[in-house]
Order: sequence, then C-alpha cells, then structure tokens
Amino acid sequence: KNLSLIGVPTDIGAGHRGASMGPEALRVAQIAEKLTKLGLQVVDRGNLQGPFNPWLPPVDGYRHLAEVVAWNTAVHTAIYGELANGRLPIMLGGDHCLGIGSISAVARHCREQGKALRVLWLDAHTDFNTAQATPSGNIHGMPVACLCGYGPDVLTGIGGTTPAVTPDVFRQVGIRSVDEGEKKLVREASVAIHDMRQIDEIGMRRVMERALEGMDENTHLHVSFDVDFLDPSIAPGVGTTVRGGPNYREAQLCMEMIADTGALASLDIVELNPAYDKRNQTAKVAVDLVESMFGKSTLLRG
Ligand code: DIR
Ligand code: MN
Ligand code: MN
Ligand code: MN
Repeated sequence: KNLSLIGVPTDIGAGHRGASMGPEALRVAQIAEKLTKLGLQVVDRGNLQGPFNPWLPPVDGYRHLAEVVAWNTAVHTAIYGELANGRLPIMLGGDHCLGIGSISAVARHCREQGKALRVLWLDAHTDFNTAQATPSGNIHGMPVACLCGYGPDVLTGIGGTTPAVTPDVFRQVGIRSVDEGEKKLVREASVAIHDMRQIDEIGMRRVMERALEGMDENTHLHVSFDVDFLDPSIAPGVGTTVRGGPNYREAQLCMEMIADTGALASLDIVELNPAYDKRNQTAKVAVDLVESMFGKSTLLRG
C-alpha cells in the first residue's frame, strides 16, 4: 500500500484552540519516518488550506458552520483523489468535524467501487449531536450524525449523496461521554456502541472481535482515531479529556487487531492538541499506536 499523509491544520469545529497544531506535532513525532521503517511507501502531501478560525459564538446551534463546510469540502476532495489513485490516505487533523469530509469521500469511493464500508470510530464520544441536542454548538461533536444525514444540508450533502452512509457502517469503541440529548439520538439510529463498561466486562479483545466481525475481502475499513479515545494518563494532549479510557496495552491490542484484518484502507488521526501536551508525548503515543495499526509487532507474525 502507498500511503499519503494529508495535514488539515484547523480547530474550526472544536471548543478549545490548538488542534490546528496537530499535523505538525505528528510530523515532529516522525509519523512519516516510522511508517517508512515498516516498509511502507509514504508521501507527505503537506497541508490543506482553509479559513482562519474567527472564534465566534454558535449561530442557530452551529459554530463556524460556513468555515466548517469550507474545510470539509477541501478534505473531501483531497481524500477522494487519493483513494481514486489507489492510495491509502491518512488525514492528520485537525478536529473531528473533519471526519465529515474524509468519511464522505471514503463512502463515495466505496459506492463507486462496489465495496462494503466499515467505519471503526475510536473515541470517548459518540459525536452524534445535532443543533438541537448540542450543549456547545461545536461541530466536532456532530460528524457521525451529519454523515448519517442528521444535520444542515450544507454538511450532510458533502460528496453529493445524502446521507453519506447509513448508521450500520459504524462501530464505536471507547465511548464514555454522551450528552443527554445525544443518548436518545444514538439509540434511535441504532449505532453500534462498544462503551468502556463493555471493555471492562469482556475485555478489549472480545470487544474488537465484535467490532471487526462480518468483514470480508470486499470490505474497506476506515479508522477514525480521535486521540481522546485514550486514557488521559497516556494522552493528555487533547482538548476534551475524559477519564477512564483504554490504557496503553488495551490501545495497543486494539491497533494490532486492526492490522490483523488486513483491511485498513484509510485513517483519520484527529483532536491531537499540542497546547495541552508536554514534550509532544501524546503525538508520540499516537504515532506509536499508528505503527501497530500498520502491522508493527514485537515478534515475527504469520
Ligand atoms: C461534546 C464534546 N459531546 C460536544 N465532543 C467531543 O460538544 O458535543 N467530541 N469532544 O470528540
Ligand atoms: Mn480503493
Ligand atoms: Mn470525536
Ligand atoms: Mn472525542
């Protein structure tokens, strides 16, 4: 596989500033060099451009809607282009609102190629808010809802087909923070949620077996890795830490099981915020985990 890194330096959908520095922090942590060492061909495409963050209050339940549309349109075009060229895009975010652009592009590619789609959503949050349910107006809390068709037309229509996906493509792992109004929405949409309680009860191994079950040679696996998935003790460099996340070993197993599928075909790394970090440790942990996702292992396998 030929990998393309695409930086998207914005915090336009977030409630804290600084995710705009995520792409550079991942480069400083040597994401390209580490993946190259695994024997992969890696090209860094540099950064996409978009509007400056005006840092304004929400309007009708959305903060910075026009700017979020502009960034996601750029992301959609870039990710779709990489996939059309047979490459494996890795989006270096940026906040999680950018998942609308990337996953709508992946869904469009899959429709055109007759491929099945599975989206593994690694996050502390379900990101299924709407303008009515959101406590913040921040669109990084809304991408899953928008992709499923619940949101403003300007976002649900990115990529030309509304909805971009159906809720059954998602498997959410690591969930431990769902807003009051959001709980009803994810339940009604029947999103498959593997929350922290389930990880406590049956362990990461069985959770991941369930989340990856039912894929075949025709399945495109997209991983959307919100770094706040991880426990804050190993990943403090995010704006919205939530205690009680997967520890280092649990996260490693999760990534290794993704690698074992051989189906990984696109990836988002989002919400990394170096302003909350110390010595870039969170970017280093994220890169370490991404290496495992691409097959790094302690021993020879297979
Ligand atoms: C919260 C935060 N649920 C909101 N969401 C975050 O504002 O909608 N998602 N941080 O990653
Ligand atoms: Mn393809
Ligand atoms: Mn998220
Ligand atoms: Mn999150």
